[in-house]
Amino acid sequence: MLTKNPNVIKWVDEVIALCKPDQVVWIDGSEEQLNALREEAIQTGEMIKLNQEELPGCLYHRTLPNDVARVEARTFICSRKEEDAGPTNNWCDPKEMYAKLTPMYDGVMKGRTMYVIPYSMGPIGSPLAKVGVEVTDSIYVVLNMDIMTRMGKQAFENLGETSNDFVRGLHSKANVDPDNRYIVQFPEDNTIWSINSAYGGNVLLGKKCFALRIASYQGKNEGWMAEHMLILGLENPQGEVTYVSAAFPSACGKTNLAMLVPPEVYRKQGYKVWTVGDDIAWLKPGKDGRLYAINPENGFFGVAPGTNMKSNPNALASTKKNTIFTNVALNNDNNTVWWEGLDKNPPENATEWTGIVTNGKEWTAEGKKLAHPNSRFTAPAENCPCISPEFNNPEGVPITAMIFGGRRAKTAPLVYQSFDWTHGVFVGSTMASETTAAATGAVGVVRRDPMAMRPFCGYHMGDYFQHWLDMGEKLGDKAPKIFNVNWFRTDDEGHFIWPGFGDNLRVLMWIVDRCKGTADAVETAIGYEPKPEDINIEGLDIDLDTVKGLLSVDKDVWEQEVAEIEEHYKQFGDKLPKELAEELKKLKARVDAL
Ligand code: OXD
Ligand code: MN
Repeated sequence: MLTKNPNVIKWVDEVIALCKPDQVVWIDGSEEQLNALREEAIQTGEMIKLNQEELPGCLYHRTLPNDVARVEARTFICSRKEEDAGPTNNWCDPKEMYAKLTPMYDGVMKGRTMYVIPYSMGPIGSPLAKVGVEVTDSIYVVLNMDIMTRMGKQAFENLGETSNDFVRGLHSKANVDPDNRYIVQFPEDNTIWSINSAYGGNVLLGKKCFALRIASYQGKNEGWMAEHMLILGLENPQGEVTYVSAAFPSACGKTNLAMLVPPEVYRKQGYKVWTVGDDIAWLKPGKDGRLYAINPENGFFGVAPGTNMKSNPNALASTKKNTIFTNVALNNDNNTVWWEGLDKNPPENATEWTGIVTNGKEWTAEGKKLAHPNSRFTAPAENCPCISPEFNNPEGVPITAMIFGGRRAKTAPLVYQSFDWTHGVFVGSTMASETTAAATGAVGVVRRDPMAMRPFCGYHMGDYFQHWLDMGEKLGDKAPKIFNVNWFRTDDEGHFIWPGFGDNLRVLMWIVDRCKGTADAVETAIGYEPKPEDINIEGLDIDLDTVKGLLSVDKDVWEQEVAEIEEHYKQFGDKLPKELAEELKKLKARVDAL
Protein backbone atom coordinates (compact mmCIF):
# COMPACT_ATOMS: atom_id res chain seq x y z
CA MET A 1 0.00 0.00 0.00
CA LEU A 2 1.39 3.39 -0.96
CA THR A 3 -0.87 5.66 1.03
CA LYS A 4 -2.45 6.01 4.44
CA ASN A 5 -5.36 7.97 3.00
CA PRO A 6 -8.41 6.15 4.44
CA ASN A 7 -10.66 7.19 1.55
CA VAL A 8 -8.36 5.55 -0.97
CA ILE A 9 -7.88 2.45 1.16
CA LYS A 10 -11.60 2.01 1.74
CA TRP A 11 -12.42 2.34 -1.94
CA VAL A 12 -9.64 -0.03 -3.05
CA ASP A 13 -10.81 -2.57 -0.45
CA GLU A 14 -14.30 -2.34 -1.90
CA VAL A 15 -13.14 -2.99 -5.45
CA ILE A 16 -10.95 -5.87 -4.28
CA ALA A 17 -13.97 -7.41 -2.57
CA LEU A 18 -15.97 -6.96 -5.76
CA CYS A 19 -13.46 -8.01 -8.44
CA LYS A 20 -11.70 -10.73 -6.37
CA PRO A 21 -8.25 -10.55 -7.99
CA ASP A 22 -5.62 -13.19 -7.15
CA GLN A 23 -3.11 -10.45 -6.39
CA VAL A 24 -3.06 -6.70 -5.87
CA VAL A 25 -0.08 -4.63 -7.02
CA TRP A 26 0.21 -0.96 -6.08
CA ILE A 27 2.00 0.93 -8.84
CA ASP A 28 4.73 3.10 -7.33
CA GLY A 29 6.01 4.24 -10.72
CA SER A 30 9.57 2.97 -10.18
CA GLU A 31 11.55 1.92 -13.26
CA GLU A 32 12.21 -1.41 -11.57
CA GLN A 33 8.53 -2.18 -11.22
CA LEU A 34 7.71 -0.95 -14.73
CA ASN A 35 10.50 -3.01 -16.25
CA ALA A 36 9.20 -6.13 -14.58
CA LEU A 37 5.72 -5.40 -16.00
CA ARG A 38 7.15 -4.80 -19.48
CA GLU A 39 8.97 -8.14 -19.31
CA GLU A 40 5.85 -9.91 -18.14
CA ALA A 41 3.76 -8.42 -20.97
CA ILE A 42 6.42 -9.45 -23.49
CA GLN A 43 6.47 -12.99 -22.05
CA THR A 44 2.70 -13.39 -22.32
CA GLY A 45 2.58 -11.88 -25.82
CA GLU A 46 0.47 -8.92 -24.71
CA MET A 47 3.27 -6.65 -25.94
CA ILE A 48 5.95 -7.15 -28.58
CA LYS A 49 9.40 -5.70 -28.05
CA LEU A 50 10.41 -3.66 -31.11
CA ASN A 51 13.90 -3.17 -32.57
CA GLN A 52 15.74 -1.68 -29.58
CA GLU A 53 18.45 -0.07 -31.67
CA GLU A 54 16.07 1.86 -33.89
CA LEU A 55 13.25 2.26 -31.39
CA PRO A 56 14.73 2.01 -27.89
CA GLY A 57 12.20 1.34 -25.16
CA CYS A 58 9.39 0.91 -27.71
CA LEU A 59 6.69 -1.72 -27.52
CA TYR A 60 3.92 -2.91 -29.82
CA HIS A 61 0.39 -3.97 -28.96
CA ARG A 62 -2.66 -5.00 -30.92
CA THR A 63 -6.23 -4.88 -29.67
CA LEU A 64 -9.07 -7.14 -30.76
CA PRO A 65 -10.63 -6.10 -34.08
CA ASN A 66 -13.89 -5.34 -32.28
CA ASP A 67 -12.13 -2.92 -29.92
CA VAL A 68 -10.32 -0.22 -31.87
CA ALA A 69 -11.95 3.10 -30.99
CA ARG A 70 -13.96 5.05 -28.47
CA VAL A 71 -17.56 3.88 -28.38
CA GLU A 72 -19.90 6.83 -28.01
CA ALA A 73 -23.02 4.66 -28.17
CA ARG A 74 -21.84 2.79 -25.05
CA THR A 75 -20.62 5.85 -23.15
CA PHE A 76 -22.90 7.13 -20.37
CA ILE A 77 -23.16 10.13 -18.10
CA CYS A 78 -24.98 8.87 -15.02
CA SER A 79 -26.03 11.99 -13.16
CA ARG A 80 -28.84 11.57 -10.64
CA LYS A 81 -31.20 13.68 -12.75
CA GLU A 82 -31.58 12.91 -16.44
CA GLU A 83 -31.77 16.58 -17.39
CA ASP A 84 -28.30 17.11 -15.93
CA ALA A 85 -26.81 14.85 -18.62
CA GLY A 86 -28.61 16.74 -21.36
CA PRO A 87 -29.46 15.90 -24.96
CA THR A 88 -25.93 15.14 -26.15
CA ASN A 89 -25.20 12.32 -23.68
CA ASN A 90 -26.54 8.82 -23.10
CA TRP A 91 -28.00 8.76 -19.62
CA CYS A 92 -28.97 6.09 -17.13
CA ASP A 93 -30.00 6.40 -13.48
CA PRO A 94 -26.81 5.83 -11.44
CA LYS A 95 -28.52 3.32 -9.13
CA GLU A 96 -29.66 1.31 -12.12
CA MET A 97 -26.25 1.48 -13.78
CA TYR A 98 -24.42 0.38 -10.63
CA ALA A 99 -26.92 -2.46 -10.26
CA LYS A 100 -26.42 -3.55 -13.84
CA LEU A 101 -22.60 -3.40 -13.83
CA THR A 102 -21.88 -4.72 -10.33
CA PRO A 103 -22.58 -8.35 -11.29
CA MET A 104 -20.30 -7.94 -14.32
CA TYR A 105 -17.42 -6.87 -12.07
CA ASP A 106 -18.18 -9.54 -9.49
CA GLY A 107 -15.19 -11.92 -9.58
CA VAL A 108 -14.03 -10.52 -12.92
CA MET A 109 -10.37 -10.48 -11.78
CA LYS A 110 -10.24 -14.05 -10.46
CA GLY A 111 -7.02 -15.54 -11.80
CA ARG A 112 -5.76 -12.04 -12.62
CA THR A 113 -3.68 -9.33 -10.97
CA MET A 114 -5.24 -6.02 -10.01
CA TYR A 115 -3.04 -2.97 -10.49
CA VAL A 116 -3.76 0.14 -8.42
CA ILE A 117 -2.48 3.19 -10.28
CA PRO A 118 -2.19 6.56 -8.52
CA TYR A 119 -1.75 9.39 -11.00
CA SER A 120 -1.84 13.14 -11.27
CA MET A 121 -3.50 14.99 -14.12
CA GLY A 122 -1.31 18.08 -14.35
CA PRO A 123 2.16 18.75 -12.93
CA ILE A 124 2.59 17.37 -9.41
CA GLY A 125 1.94 20.19 -6.96
CA SER A 126 0.16 22.41 -9.48
CA PRO A 127 -2.86 24.22 -8.05
CA LEU A 128 -4.65 23.17 -11.25
CA ALA A 129 -3.73 19.48 -11.00
CA LYS A 130 -6.01 16.71 -9.73
CA VAL A 131 -5.40 13.17 -8.56
CA GLY A 132 -6.97 9.99 -9.86
CA VAL A 133 -6.66 6.35 -8.92
CA GLU A 134 -7.28 3.78 -11.64
CA VAL A 135 -7.72 0.14 -10.79
CA THR A 136 -7.23 -2.16 -13.77
CA ASP A 137 -6.44 -5.73 -14.76
CA SER A 138 -4.36 -4.66 -17.77
CA ILE A 139 -0.61 -4.18 -17.92
CA TYR A 140 -1.15 -2.31 -21.21
CA VAL A 141 -3.14 0.25 -19.23
CA VAL A 142 -0.41 0.59 -16.58
CA LEU A 143 2.29 1.14 -19.21
CA ASN A 144 0.20 3.66 -21.16
CA MET A 145 -0.81 5.53 -18.00
CA ASP A 146 2.90 5.79 -17.19
CA ILE A 147 3.37 7.73 -20.44
CA MET A 148 0.14 9.73 -20.43
CA THR A 149 0.09 10.86 -16.78
CA ARG A 150 2.39 11.62 -13.85
CA MET A 151 1.96 8.15 -12.39
CA GLY A 152 3.20 6.66 -9.14
CA LYS A 153 3.53 7.39 -5.48
CA GLN A 154 4.13 11.15 -5.81
CA ALA A 155 0.49 11.40 -6.89
CA PHE A 156 -0.57 10.08 -3.46
CA GLU A 157 1.81 12.51 -1.77
CA ASN A 158 0.03 15.26 -3.63
CA LEU A 159 -3.38 13.98 -2.55
CA GLY A 160 -2.40 14.00 1.12
CA GLU A 161 -3.53 11.73 3.91
CA THR A 162 -7.09 12.87 4.38
CA SER A 163 -8.44 14.33 1.14
CA ASN A 164 -11.37 12.66 -0.59
CA ASP A 165 -10.86 14.68 -3.77
CA PHE A 166 -9.69 11.98 -6.15
CA VAL A 167 -11.36 10.34 -9.13
CA ARG A 168 -12.08 6.66 -8.69
CA GLY A 169 -11.59 4.76 -11.95
CA LEU A 170 -12.43 1.07 -12.16
CA HIS A 171 -11.44 -0.73 -15.33
CA SER A 172 -11.60 -4.37 -16.27
CA LYS A 173 -11.05 -5.71 -19.74
CA ALA A 174 -13.29 -8.63 -18.63
CA ASN A 175 -13.85 -10.70 -21.82
CA VAL A 176 -13.60 -7.70 -24.17
CA ASP A 177 -17.21 -8.42 -25.08
CA PRO A 178 -18.51 -5.62 -27.31
CA ASP A 179 -22.12 -6.35 -26.36
CA ASN A 180 -21.35 -5.73 -22.70
CA ARG A 181 -18.93 -2.86 -23.17
CA TYR A 182 -19.65 0.17 -20.96
CA ILE A 183 -17.78 3.42 -20.42
CA VAL A 184 -19.64 5.11 -17.59
CA GLN A 185 -19.08 8.38 -15.81
CA PHE A 186 -20.80 9.11 -12.48
CA PRO A 187 -19.93 12.82 -12.20
CA GLU A 188 -21.56 13.34 -8.80
CA ASP A 189 -19.54 10.43 -7.34
CA ASN A 190 -16.17 11.31 -8.93
CA THR A 191 -16.32 7.80 -10.36
CA ILE A 192 -15.68 6.08 -13.70
CA TRP A 193 -16.48 2.45 -14.51
CA SER A 194 -15.17 0.95 -17.73
CA ILE A 195 -15.64 -2.69 -18.69
CA ASN A 196 -15.09 -5.01 -21.67
CA SER A 197 -12.68 -2.84 -23.60
CA ALA A 198 -8.90 -2.72 -23.77
CA TYR A 199 -8.60 0.19 -26.23
CA GLY A 200 -6.94 3.50 -25.26
CA GLY A 201 -9.69 6.10 -25.09
CA ASN A 202 -11.99 3.66 -23.25
CA VAL A 203 -9.47 2.46 -20.69
CA LEU A 204 -6.87 5.17 -20.06
CA LEU A 205 -9.34 6.69 -17.66
CA GLY A 206 -7.27 9.82 -17.00
CA LYS A 207 -7.84 11.07 -20.54
CA LYS A 208 -11.34 11.56 -21.98
CA CYS A 209 -13.24 10.07 -19.00
CA PHE A 210 -11.56 12.11 -16.25
CA ALA A 211 -9.76 15.05 -17.88
CA LEU A 212 -12.80 15.98 -19.99
CA ARG A 213 -16.07 14.35 -18.85
CA ILE A 214 -15.59 14.39 -15.07
CA ALA A 215 -13.36 17.48 -15.10
CA SER A 216 -15.79 19.56 -17.17
CA TYR A 217 -18.38 18.91 -14.44
CA GLN A 218 -15.89 19.73 -11.67
CA GLY A 219 -14.85 22.87 -13.55
CA LYS A 220 -18.43 24.10 -13.72
CA ASN A 221 -18.81 23.68 -9.95
CA GLU A 222 -15.37 25.03 -9.07
CA GLY A 223 -15.03 27.95 -11.50
CA TRP A 224 -12.61 26.58 -14.11
CA MET A 225 -12.80 24.91 -17.53
CA ALA A 226 -11.79 21.52 -18.94
CA GLU A 227 -11.61 21.79 -22.72
CA HIS A 228 -10.80 19.61 -25.74
CA MET A 229 -8.04 22.02 -26.72
CA LEU A 230 -4.43 22.05 -27.76
CA ILE A 231 -2.16 24.68 -26.22
CA LEU A 232 0.76 26.23 -28.09
CA GLY A 233 3.16 29.10 -27.58
CA LEU A 234 4.23 31.29 -30.49
CA GLU A 235 7.61 32.92 -29.92
CA ASN A 236 8.57 36.01 -31.91
CA PRO A 237 12.15 37.04 -32.79
CA GLN A 238 12.23 39.25 -29.67
CA GLY A 239 11.69 36.15 -27.54
CA GLU A 240 8.12 37.02 -26.46
CA VAL A 241 5.81 34.02 -26.33
CA THR A 242 2.05 34.31 -26.90
CA TYR A 243 -0.05 31.31 -25.89
CA VAL A 244 -3.20 30.22 -27.68
CA SER A 245 -5.52 27.27 -27.19
CA ALA A 246 -7.59 25.67 -29.94
CA ALA A 247 -10.51 23.27 -30.12
CA PHE A 248 -11.16 21.12 -33.18
CA PRO A 249 -13.24 17.98 -33.48
CA SER A 250 -11.34 14.67 -33.60
CA ALA A 251 -9.43 14.16 -36.89
CA CYS A 252 -9.05 17.86 -37.78
CA GLY A 253 -5.30 18.04 -37.09
CA LYS A 254 -5.00 19.21 -33.46
CA THR A 255 -1.73 17.36 -32.91
CA ASN A 256 -0.33 18.78 -36.17
CA LEU A 257 -1.22 22.37 -35.25
CA ALA A 258 0.13 21.92 -31.71
CA MET A 259 3.54 20.88 -33.11
CA LEU A 260 3.61 23.15 -36.14
CA VAL A 261 6.92 23.88 -37.88
CA PRO A 262 6.97 27.52 -39.03
CA PRO A 263 7.38 28.08 -42.76
CA GLU A 264 10.81 29.14 -43.98
CA VAL A 265 9.96 32.89 -44.13
CA TYR A 266 9.13 32.91 -40.44
CA ARG A 267 11.80 30.44 -39.33
CA LYS A 268 14.48 32.64 -40.87
CA GLN A 269 13.27 35.59 -38.84
CA GLY A 270 13.39 33.56 -35.63
CA TYR A 271 9.75 32.59 -35.03
CA LYS A 272 9.23 29.37 -33.06
CA VAL A 273 6.28 27.28 -31.95
CA TRP A 274 6.28 25.52 -28.57
CA THR A 275 3.88 22.70 -27.74
CA VAL A 276 2.21 22.72 -24.33
CA GLY A 277 -0.54 20.22 -25.16
CA ASP A 278 -2.17 18.50 -28.14
CA ASP A 279 -5.58 17.42 -26.84
CA ILE A 280 -6.76 18.72 -23.47
CA ALA A 281 -6.49 22.03 -21.61
CA TRP A 282 -7.53 22.85 -18.05
CA LEU A 283 -8.01 26.59 -17.69
CA LYS A 284 -8.46 28.74 -14.61
CA PRO A 285 -8.23 32.45 -13.87
CA GLY A 286 -4.85 33.31 -12.34
CA LYS A 287 -3.91 35.89 -9.73
CA ASP A 288 -3.57 38.61 -12.39
CA GLY A 289 -7.10 37.89 -13.64
CA ARG A 290 -5.99 36.32 -16.90
CA LEU A 291 -6.92 32.78 -17.96
CA TYR A 292 -4.11 30.25 -17.37
CA ALA A 293 -3.90 26.80 -18.94
CA ILE A 294 -2.15 23.56 -18.12
CA ASN A 295 -2.05 20.40 -20.16
CA PRO A 296 -3.19 17.77 -17.67
CA GLU A 297 -1.50 15.02 -19.69
CA ASN A 298 2.13 13.94 -19.83
CA GLY A 299 2.21 12.34 -23.28
CA PHE A 300 0.54 12.17 -26.68
CA PHE A 301 -1.97 9.49 -27.65
CA GLY A 302 -1.80 10.36 -31.33
CA VAL A 303 -3.29 8.88 -34.49
CA ALA A 304 -0.40 7.26 -36.40
CA PRO A 305 -1.69 7.15 -40.02
CA GLY A 306 -0.85 10.36 -41.84
CA THR A 307 1.96 11.24 -39.43
CA ASN A 308 5.14 11.78 -41.45
CA MET A 309 8.13 14.06 -41.91
CA LYS A 310 6.04 16.63 -43.77
CA SER A 311 2.77 16.59 -41.83
CA ASN A 312 4.33 16.45 -38.37
CA PRO A 313 8.08 15.85 -37.97
CA ASN A 314 7.88 16.70 -34.26
CA ALA A 315 5.26 14.03 -33.58
CA LEU A 316 7.28 11.53 -35.54
CA ALA A 317 10.42 12.40 -33.56
CA SER A 318 8.40 11.98 -30.35
CA THR A 319 7.75 8.31 -31.23
CA LYS A 320 11.39 7.28 -31.59
CA LYS A 321 11.85 6.06 -28.03
CA ASN A 322 9.86 4.79 -25.04
CA THR A 323 6.69 4.73 -27.14
CA ILE A 324 3.85 2.20 -27.29
CA PHE A 325 2.38 1.58 -30.74
CA THR A 326 -1.14 0.16 -30.96
CA ASN A 327 -2.65 -1.43 -34.10
CA VAL A 328 -0.07 -0.11 -36.55
CA ALA A 329 1.66 -2.56 -38.95
CA LEU A 330 4.93 -4.36 -38.26
CA ASN A 331 7.84 -4.42 -40.64
CA ASN A 332 9.06 -7.98 -40.07
CA ASP A 333 12.44 -7.43 -41.75
CA ASN A 334 13.68 -5.07 -39.08
CA ASN A 335 11.02 -5.35 -36.36
CA THR A 336 9.95 -1.71 -36.67
CA VAL A 337 6.56 -0.13 -37.36
CA TRP A 338 4.77 1.24 -40.41
CA TRP A 339 1.48 2.96 -41.12
CA GLU A 340 -0.30 4.49 -44.09
CA GLY A 341 1.13 7.89 -44.86
CA LEU A 342 4.44 7.30 -43.06
CA ASP A 343 6.16 7.05 -46.43
CA LYS A 344 5.36 5.58 -49.84
CA ASN A 345 7.16 2.34 -49.00
CA PRO A 346 4.96 -0.27 -47.35
CA PRO A 347 7.17 -3.09 -46.09
CA GLU A 348 7.14 -6.21 -48.27
CA ASN A 349 7.42 -8.45 -45.28
CA ALA A 350 4.69 -7.02 -43.10
CA THR A 351 2.25 -8.06 -40.42
CA GLU A 352 -0.90 -6.01 -40.73
CA TRP A 353 -2.69 -4.78 -37.63
CA THR A 354 -4.89 -7.88 -37.08
CA GLY A 355 -1.84 -10.15 -37.27
CA ILE A 356 -1.91 -11.38 -40.88
CA VAL A 357 1.58 -11.80 -42.34
CA THR A 358 1.53 -10.41 -45.85
CA ASN A 359 3.38 -8.69 -48.64
CA GLY A 360 2.61 -5.09 -47.68
CA LYS A 361 3.13 -3.74 -51.19
CA GLU A 362 0.57 -6.13 -52.69
CA TRP A 363 -1.78 -5.68 -49.76
CA THR A 364 -1.85 -1.90 -50.10
CA ALA A 365 -1.98 -2.11 -53.91
CA GLU A 366 -5.33 -3.88 -53.41
CA GLY A 367 -6.49 -0.81 -51.49
CA LYS A 368 -6.33 -2.56 -48.11
CA LYS A 369 -4.82 -0.94 -45.02
CA LEU A 370 -1.85 -2.35 -43.15
CA ALA A 371 -2.40 -0.17 -40.09
CA HIS A 372 -5.84 0.43 -38.59
CA PRO A 373 -6.98 3.99 -39.50
CA ASN A 374 -7.26 4.71 -35.76
CA SER A 375 -3.95 3.09 -34.84
CA ARG A 376 -2.03 5.08 -32.26
CA PHE A 377 1.29 5.98 -30.72
CA THR A 378 1.56 6.70 -27.00
CA ALA A 379 4.61 8.93 -26.77
CA PRO A 380 6.13 10.80 -23.81
CA ALA A 381 5.77 14.58 -24.12
CA GLU A 382 9.42 14.99 -23.09
CA ASN A 383 10.43 13.35 -26.40
CA CYS A 384 8.89 16.17 -28.42
CA PRO A 385 11.60 18.44 -29.89
CA CYS A 386 9.34 21.49 -29.55
CA ILE A 387 7.94 20.75 -26.09
CA SER A 388 7.44 24.05 -24.29
CA PRO A 389 9.86 24.99 -21.48
CA GLU A 390 6.64 25.85 -19.61
CA PHE A 391 5.23 22.33 -19.97
CA ASN A 392 5.76 21.53 -16.29
CA ASN A 393 5.05 25.03 -14.99
CA PRO A 394 2.56 24.42 -12.16
CA GLU A 395 0.92 27.82 -12.77
CA GLY A 396 0.26 27.07 -16.46
CA VAL A 397 0.57 29.57 -19.30
CA PRO A 398 -1.56 32.70 -19.88
CA ILE A 399 -3.95 32.29 -22.83
CA THR A 400 -4.26 35.26 -25.20
CA ALA A 401 -6.50 33.72 -27.87
CA MET A 402 -8.87 30.80 -28.12
CA ILE A 403 -9.51 29.27 -31.51
CA PHE A 404 -12.37 27.12 -32.75
CA GLY A 405 -12.50 25.30 -36.07
CA GLY A 406 -13.66 22.35 -38.08
CA ARG A 407 -13.76 20.99 -41.62
CA ARG A 408 -16.07 23.12 -43.75
CA ALA A 409 -15.77 22.87 -47.53
CA LYS A 410 -17.62 26.12 -48.25
CA THR A 411 -19.05 27.80 -45.18
CA ALA A 412 -16.46 29.20 -42.82
CA PRO A 413 -13.70 31.52 -44.07
CA LEU A 414 -10.02 30.86 -43.41
CA VAL A 415 -10.21 32.92 -40.23
CA TYR A 416 -12.45 35.38 -38.42
CA GLN A 417 -12.55 36.95 -35.00
CA SER A 418 -15.69 37.06 -32.89
CA PHE A 419 -17.11 40.49 -32.06
CA ASP A 420 -16.75 39.80 -28.34
CA TRP A 421 -16.70 36.94 -25.79
CA THR A 422 -20.45 36.25 -25.98
CA HIS A 423 -20.33 36.12 -29.76
CA GLY A 424 -17.25 33.88 -29.44
CA VAL A 425 -19.22 31.47 -27.24
CA PHE A 426 -21.92 31.52 -29.93
CA VAL A 427 -19.30 30.63 -32.57
CA GLY A 428 -18.00 27.76 -30.42
CA SER A 429 -21.48 26.49 -29.61
CA THR A 430 -22.34 26.23 -33.32
CA MET A 431 -19.06 24.61 -34.37
CA ALA A 432 -19.38 21.90 -36.96
CA SER A 433 -17.32 19.60 -39.08
CA GLU A 434 -18.10 17.75 -42.28
CA THR A 435 -17.44 14.03 -42.49
CA THR A 436 -14.62 12.94 -44.78
CA ALA A 437 -14.29 9.91 -47.02
CA ALA A 438 -12.02 8.41 -44.37
CA ALA A 439 -14.89 8.00 -41.92
CA THR A 440 -17.81 5.64 -42.36
CA GLY A 441 -21.11 7.09 -43.56
CA ALA A 442 -21.88 9.75 -46.12
CA VAL A 443 -19.28 12.31 -47.17
CA GLY A 444 -19.93 15.96 -46.43
CA VAL A 445 -22.48 15.42 -43.68
CA VAL A 446 -22.36 18.24 -41.15
CA ARG A 447 -21.99 17.16 -37.54
CA ARG A 448 -22.41 19.91 -34.94
CA ASP A 449 -19.75 19.54 -32.29
CA PRO A 450 -19.92 22.48 -29.87
CA MET A 451 -16.42 23.47 -28.71
CA ALA A 452 -15.38 19.96 -29.97
CA MET A 453 -16.90 18.73 -26.67
CA ARG A 454 -19.96 16.87 -27.93
CA PRO A 455 -18.61 13.42 -26.92
CA PHE A 456 -16.83 14.77 -23.84
CA CYS A 457 -19.06 17.19 -21.95
CA GLY A 458 -19.99 15.58 -18.62
CA TYR A 459 -23.19 17.55 -18.11
CA HIS A 460 -25.98 19.39 -19.93
CA MET A 461 -24.54 21.24 -22.90
CA GLY A 462 -26.87 24.21 -22.30
CA ASP A 463 -25.43 24.57 -18.78
CA TYR A 464 -21.96 24.22 -20.32
CA PHE A 465 -22.64 27.18 -22.64
CA GLN A 466 -23.82 29.15 -19.61
CA HIS A 467 -20.58 28.26 -17.82
CA TRP A 468 -18.61 29.67 -20.75
CA LEU A 469 -20.64 32.89 -20.54
CA ASP A 470 -20.07 33.07 -16.78
CA MET A 471 -16.31 32.60 -17.23
CA GLY A 472 -16.31 35.49 -19.73
CA GLU A 473 -18.11 37.64 -17.19
CA LYS A 474 -15.55 36.77 -14.53
CA LEU A 475 -12.56 37.43 -16.83
CA GLY A 476 -13.96 40.71 -18.15
CA ASP A 477 -11.50 42.58 -20.35
CA LYS A 478 -8.77 40.06 -19.47
CA ALA A 479 -10.65 37.31 -21.33
CA PRO A 480 -8.85 35.76 -24.31
CA LYS A 481 -10.08 36.90 -27.73
CA ILE A 482 -12.02 34.20 -29.61
CA PHE A 483 -11.38 33.23 -33.24
CA ASN A 484 -12.59 30.65 -35.75
CA VAL A 485 -10.43 29.03 -38.42
CA ASN A 486 -11.06 26.68 -41.33
CA TRP A 487 -8.11 25.07 -43.10
CA PHE A 488 -10.41 22.94 -45.24
CA ARG A 489 -12.11 25.18 -47.84
CA THR A 490 -12.21 23.38 -51.19
CA ASP A 491 -12.39 24.48 -54.82
CA ASP A 492 -14.95 23.25 -57.34
CA GLU A 493 -12.96 20.06 -57.88
CA GLY A 494 -12.90 19.38 -54.16
CA HIS A 495 -9.20 20.20 -53.66
CA PHE A 496 -8.09 22.03 -50.53
CA ILE A 497 -7.24 25.64 -51.37
CA TRP A 498 -5.18 26.52 -48.30
CA PRO A 499 -1.86 24.61 -47.93
CA GLY A 500 -2.38 23.99 -44.21
CA PHE A 501 0.18 22.34 -41.90
CA GLY A 502 3.12 24.71 -41.13
CA ASP A 503 1.57 27.47 -43.23
CA ASN A 504 -1.24 27.72 -40.70
CA LEU A 505 1.24 29.86 -38.78
CA ARG A 506 0.45 32.65 -41.25
CA VAL A 507 -3.09 32.67 -39.86
CA LEU A 508 -1.91 32.38 -36.25
CA MET A 509 0.23 35.48 -36.89
CA TRP A 510 -2.84 37.54 -37.78
CA ILE A 511 -4.60 36.21 -34.69
CA VAL A 512 -1.70 37.17 -32.41
CA ASP A 513 -1.36 40.59 -34.05
CA ARG A 514 -5.09 41.20 -33.57
CA CYS A 515 -4.74 40.43 -29.88
CA LYS A 516 -1.85 42.86 -29.63
CA GLY A 517 -3.86 45.47 -31.50
CA THR A 518 -1.33 45.67 -34.35
CA ALA A 519 -3.40 44.10 -37.16
CA ASP A 520 -6.33 45.58 -38.98
CA ALA A 521 -9.66 43.90 -39.67
CA VAL A 522 -12.84 44.38 -41.66
CA GLU A 523 -16.22 43.91 -40.09
CA THR A 524 -18.32 41.29 -41.91
CA ALA A 525 -21.69 39.64 -41.25
CA ILE A 526 -20.05 36.87 -39.24
CA GLY A 527 -17.19 38.63 -37.45
CA TYR A 528 -13.93 40.52 -38.02
CA GLU A 529 -11.85 39.25 -40.91
CA PRO A 530 -8.34 40.11 -42.02
CA LYS A 531 -7.81 42.27 -45.06
CA PRO A 532 -6.57 39.77 -47.66
CA GLU A 533 -3.19 41.51 -47.82
CA ASP A 534 -2.77 41.03 -44.07
CA ILE A 535 -2.32 37.29 -44.51
CA ASN A 536 1.33 36.86 -45.46
CA ILE A 537 1.54 34.65 -48.58
CA GLU A 538 5.24 35.15 -49.27
CA GLY A 539 6.72 31.89 -50.54
CA LEU A 540 3.30 30.33 -51.18
CA ASP A 541 1.85 29.21 -54.45
CA ILE A 542 -1.34 31.25 -54.03
CA ASP A 543 -2.23 34.86 -54.87
CA LEU A 544 -4.23 37.62 -53.25
CA ASP A 545 -7.40 36.69 -55.15
CA THR A 546 -7.22 33.20 -53.71
CA VAL A 547 -6.96 34.67 -50.23
CA LYS A 548 -9.97 36.86 -51.03
CA GLY A 549 -11.86 33.70 -52.01
CA LEU A 550 -10.80 31.96 -48.80
CA LEU A 551 -12.22 34.87 -46.81
CA SER A 552 -15.49 35.17 -48.71
CA VAL A 553 -18.83 34.84 -46.93
CA ASP A 554 -21.57 33.56 -49.20
CA LYS A 555 -25.14 34.69 -48.49
CA ASP A 556 -26.86 31.46 -49.63
CA VAL A 557 -24.48 29.23 -47.76
CA TRP A 558 -24.85 31.29 -44.57
CA GLU A 559 -28.65 31.36 -44.84
CA GLN A 560 -28.51 27.60 -44.85
CA GLU A 561 -26.07 27.70 -41.92
CA VAL A 562 -28.42 29.92 -39.90
CA ALA A 563 -31.29 27.49 -40.55
CA GLU A 564 -29.15 24.57 -39.39
CA ILE A 565 -28.06 26.42 -36.26
CA GLU A 566 -31.74 27.10 -35.45
CA GLU A 567 -32.36 23.32 -35.61
CA HIS A 568 -29.21 22.56 -33.60
CA TYR A 569 -30.21 25.01 -30.87
CA LYS A 570 -33.70 23.53 -30.45
CA GLN A 571 -32.32 20.45 -28.69
CA PHE A 572 -31.15 22.56 -25.73
CA GLY A 573 -34.68 23.80 -24.96
CA ASP A 574 -34.90 26.11 -21.94
CA LYS A 575 -31.26 25.52 -21.13
CA LEU A 576 -30.07 27.49 -24.13
CA PRO A 577 -28.76 30.75 -22.65
CA LYS A 578 -30.81 33.65 -23.95
CA GLU A 579 -27.63 35.51 -24.90
CA LEU A 580 -26.92 32.80 -27.48
CA ALA A 581 -30.47 32.86 -28.87
CA GLU A 582 -29.96 36.60 -29.19
CA GLU A 583 -26.65 36.12 -31.05
CA LEU A 584 -28.40 33.81 -33.51
CA LYS A 585 -31.04 36.45 -34.19
CA LYS A 586 -28.36 39.06 -34.77
CA LEU A 587 -26.47 36.77 -37.15
CA LYS A 588 -29.66 36.07 -39.08
CA ALA A 589 -30.32 39.78 -39.47
CA ARG A 590 -26.76 40.45 -40.66
CA VAL A 591 -26.88 37.58 -43.17
CA ASP A 592 -30.31 38.72 -44.45
CA ALA A 593 -28.82 42.15 -45.06
CA LEU A 594 -26.00 40.78 -47.24
C1 OXD B 1 -8.84 11.62 -29.36
C2 OXD B 1 -10.17 12.00 -29.87
O1 OXD B 1 -8.49 10.43 -29.36
O2 OXD B 1 -10.52 13.17 -29.77
O3 OXD B 1 -8.11 12.53 -28.92
O4 OXD B 1 -10.89 11.13 -30.38
MN1 MN C 1 -9.14 14.36 -28.67
